[in-house]
Amino acid sequence: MTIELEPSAQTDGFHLVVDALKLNGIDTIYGVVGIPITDLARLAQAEGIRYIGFRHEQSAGNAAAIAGYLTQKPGICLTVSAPGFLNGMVALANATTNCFPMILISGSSDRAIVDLQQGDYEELDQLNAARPYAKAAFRVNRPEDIGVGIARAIRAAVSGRPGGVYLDLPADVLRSAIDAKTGALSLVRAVDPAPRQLPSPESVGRALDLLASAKRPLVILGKGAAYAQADEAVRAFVEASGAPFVPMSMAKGLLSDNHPQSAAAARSFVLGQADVVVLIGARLNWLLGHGKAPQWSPTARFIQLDISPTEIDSNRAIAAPVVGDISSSLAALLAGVEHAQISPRAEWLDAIEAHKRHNAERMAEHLDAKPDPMDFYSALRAVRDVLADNPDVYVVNEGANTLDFGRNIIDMHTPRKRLDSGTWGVMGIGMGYAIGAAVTSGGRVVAIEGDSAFGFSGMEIETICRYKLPVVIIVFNNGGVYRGDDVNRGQGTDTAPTVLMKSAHYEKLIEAFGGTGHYVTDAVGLTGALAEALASGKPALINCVIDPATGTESGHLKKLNPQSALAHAT
Ligand code: ADP
Ligand code: TZD
Repeated sequence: MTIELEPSAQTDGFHLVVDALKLNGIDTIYGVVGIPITDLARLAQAEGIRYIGFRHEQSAGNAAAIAGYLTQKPGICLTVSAPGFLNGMVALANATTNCFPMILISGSSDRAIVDLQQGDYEELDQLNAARPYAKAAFRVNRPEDIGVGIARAIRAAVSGRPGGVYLDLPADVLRSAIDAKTGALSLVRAVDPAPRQLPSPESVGRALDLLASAKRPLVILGKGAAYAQADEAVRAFVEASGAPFVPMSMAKGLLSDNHPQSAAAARSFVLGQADVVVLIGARLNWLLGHGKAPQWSPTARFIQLDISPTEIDSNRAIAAPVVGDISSSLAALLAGVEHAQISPRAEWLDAIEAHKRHNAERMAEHLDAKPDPMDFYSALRAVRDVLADNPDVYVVNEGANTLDFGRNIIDMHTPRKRLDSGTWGVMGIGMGYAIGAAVTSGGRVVAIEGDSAFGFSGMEIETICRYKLPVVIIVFNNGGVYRGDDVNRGQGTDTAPTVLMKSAHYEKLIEAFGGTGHYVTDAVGLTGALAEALASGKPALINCVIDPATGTESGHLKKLNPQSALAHAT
């Protein structure tokens, strides 16, 4: 006699991935589908995870990365194998560079064939390709390891210094069936994936002593401070210290740009003169002149608050490192700040005020001019004034001049509202960041884009229209990379390397997808179009015509781009 066993319920890799993501509170996936992950996206959607489908993986990855930055939960980007994976890699590397938590999940081909290089469909050794650009990289080779793989990826993305994590899911693992009970038991919920990291009391005491000795203190706020969501502690510390502060680009708004202690308008002066500098979630990389002369005084002493111990002394000696998460470190400093008797000298504060006044007057002259056609100042002034009435709006910004002038002219008043090219100065984040911000917040976004910058992710306006996102794109159309008036130095009729089409009607692109296009040539037109587009809450694109002759080569990065012999010769 044979005994008929009840067949036990089965699950498979697809279900286990979705179950593991849900168990860990992941509610959104950004991606592009195809073999072997189409059913993963379908199933995720069926199971209540929002799936946002893009036109290119780089934008999906950028959306995931910025979602991670805004929410402290890793943003998930899903791609197919080889080319889809590689398209997502730029975004993963950019996330790692900027310290944003993100997980790139890619399907991959048959290991046996890939490893012998026998030519599988979309064959690539993805795990090894990803490793140098990711904070961590994992492959899951058995369906019962999916739970552990996803938990490890989440923990690696958000703990300590956040970054990009790669998770490789071979097609046969996704397809494999296993016993459902075994599968359920294999899932892992990451408990406290980004634990607090308390600074040592000695480091806090050392920092307070140094700060108390300062005559010309300065606080630099970086996007690590913005990421930490320690907004009240940042305010309390800056105000208790009485020190002037300068925000890095994406830390603008952590304290309002109108805050009386903001020294942004006297940036070069305070960097050069400060004797004690408190870095809060900001690296001494190229954006801060590596902490060296001529931007900084060689005798300045630094206090650095960072979660990553190896960041300390990366560019110059740090007298008082405070290694810990920013919330905990600021709480510890605040507890001692009253007794520390920090008192910036009156002459320091007066000198800063004088520089601010002088620079503000110079800036006002530019902003008040009404050139025809518009230049960057007059166009951005119009944008600034409309945004001042709409402080809830996220500002995405990329380009060279459009970025540099945008950062200086557009004031921010609330934290984590300015999203830009960041640590790499990368082009192509525009539409991805705009979509990620709109999806995670449900709020409105204005993307201020150079015409070259816009081209890197422009096709995602279809995505914006398909999901009916309240995103307004302003293309600063000066007909080129940096500017639009360069000439071919050779014989042919080709345009110069920096030149783009001056007569381009970018606004018609969005009309193809049901969005609203605007074409503006003066500040009044720009003001009206932006106000109308924001009020509508619907996708819109404003083609903003700027004088082709106003941009500067490389924007404000002249030092990194010495003019070539060719340029001097002509
Ligand atoms: P910015 O470009 O604004 O100057 P960076 O990206 O260079 O900022 O620096 C951000 C720093 O913040 C990184 O060194 C990172 O390790 C640190 N960081 C990120 N999150 C935290 C956190 N929660 N607590 C402490 N430091 C953090
Ligand atoms: N490719 C990538 C991925 N990132 C880059 N930063 C560049 C190329 C080089 N680059 C810049 O650094 S800015 C820029 C490029 C191509 C575009 C500048 O032109 P724009 O802005 O039209 O976007 P402005 O306002 O005209 O300067």
